[in-house]
Amino acid sequence: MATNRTFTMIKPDAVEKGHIGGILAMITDAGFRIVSLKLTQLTVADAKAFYAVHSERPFYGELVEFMSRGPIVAAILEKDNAVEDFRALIGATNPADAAEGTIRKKYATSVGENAVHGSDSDENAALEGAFHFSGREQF
Ligand code: ABT
Ligand code: MG
Repeated sequence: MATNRTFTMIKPDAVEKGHIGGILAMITDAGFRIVSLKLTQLTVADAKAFYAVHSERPFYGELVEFMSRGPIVAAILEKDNAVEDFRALIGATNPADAAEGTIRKKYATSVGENAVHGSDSDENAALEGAFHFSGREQF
């Protein structure tokens, strides 16, 4: 996958609150092109695997429960410098530290339920995107 792509999820908290449209509008207004898009749900096993890097952390159980409790929106996005620019658009992990104008400032409620995911490297963007979308689903 090209390095001008990233992967995002609109997390269960934001989907539950009806923020899919608002968040997608912020993403496209910021210049990202939608390559792939779907409403789906992570199984407990998917969430455990996705956050395996945090498996020794005290918040791991809650994190897995949260991410698998309801539907998410998965998407592949394209833009120059996509990974870095998208992390800037979503804002800090803890919404209390998120800058004005970021998605988490507007829609996240806590560090545990922070509305959106953005890949942290080109390598992870490719892996995460390929987990959710076949080649035929990438436009
Ligand atoms: P993700 O996009 O979900 O990976 O978040 P981000 O990369 O901004 O933050 P990291 B450090 O990867 O956190 C992963 C998830 O763990 C949650 N978390 C993190 C806590 O609940 N408590 C904590 O003290 C820390 C450090 C936040 C992230 N997911 N959610 N939701
Ligand atoms: Mg992360």
